[in-house]
Amino acid sequence: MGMIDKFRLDGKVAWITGASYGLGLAYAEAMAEVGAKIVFNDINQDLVDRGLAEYAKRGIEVYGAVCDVTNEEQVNAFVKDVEEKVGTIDILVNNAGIIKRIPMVEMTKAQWDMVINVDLTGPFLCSKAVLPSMIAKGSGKIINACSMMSELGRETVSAYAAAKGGLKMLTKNICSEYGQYNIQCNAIGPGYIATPQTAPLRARGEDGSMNPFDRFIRSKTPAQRWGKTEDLQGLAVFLASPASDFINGQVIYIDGGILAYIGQDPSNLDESKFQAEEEDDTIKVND
Ligand code: NAP
Ligand code: GCO
Repeated sequence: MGMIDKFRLDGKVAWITGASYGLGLAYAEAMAEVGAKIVFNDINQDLVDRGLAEYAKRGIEVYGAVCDVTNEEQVNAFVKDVEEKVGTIDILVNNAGIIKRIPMVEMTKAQWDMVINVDLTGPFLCSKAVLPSMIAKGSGKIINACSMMSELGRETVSAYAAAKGGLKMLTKNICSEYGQYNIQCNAIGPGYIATPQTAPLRARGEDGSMNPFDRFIRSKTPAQRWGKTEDLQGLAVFLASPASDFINGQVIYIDGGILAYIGQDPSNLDESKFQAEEEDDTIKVND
């Protein structure tokens, strides 16, 4: 196989969860460009319809349907449908995720459970549903959506950090248990990426002033900018492709250097350098 061919996904079926917009859509777009057949789900019909329209606009053929990743029956039914209508799943990206930014002492158990269910139990259920056919086939790729919060804590994100830390270990465990079947399970650990999920952290004040968290993140990031969805596409393709067949159980961080850097005094940043970044914040955010 030629070097470029090792990065191609021709004929592979890639299921990206929660991929109507945001990072999931970017992963799907990149994988489609190198030949994968894309399958996605989302939590409700409105989002699925929005996703179908986005893919159609980009000329990408997809299968999309409603499926709640926390509901085992729905997950199994979705996988069965995909197997009948598209084919067995070769690549799973556990992308669907939510965050609740609430101080831990104020967080209800229901809010905690919701985050753990979507961000940790969801990847368990979806992986469990696709692993039997991957084992039978003797190959498969699972890519989990980890986070800076797989390594670091921060005020208000206790459930999210617990879930993303747990997902790092689920990644290593799937690798440990199923690597013998030529199945690779790795994770992408994005830094702070401009998507609707992080929109509240970047929103300017009514007087147009920079959000203090935006200033903080830029001062912690050697690149001094938020990531863009396209910054993550190359790694997603790599981890889904034969080029990464001997990489297993790793979390690879794409963070503009955050985890390598102690950061600088935010007041030293030259704000005039930063232009308002255009992004699609029209979809509701998880707050
Ligand atoms: P996003 O914009 O919120 O998209 C996630 C998608 O998952 C949304 O369509 C969401 O629907 C859907 N979803 C929520 N609960 C679901 C469920 N139970 N079943 C199926 N789908 C469900 O998130 P993103 O910013 O693109 O991030 C994607 C993933 O990367 C997440 O796991 C996130 O934690 C992780 N991540 C993001 C960043 C970042 O900076 N953006 C950084 C590190 C890691 P709703 O819109 O209804 O919630
Ligand atoms: C937050 C952010 C983060 C990011 C991301 C970082 O409130 O600190 O939302 O959790 O979304 O996961 O990698």
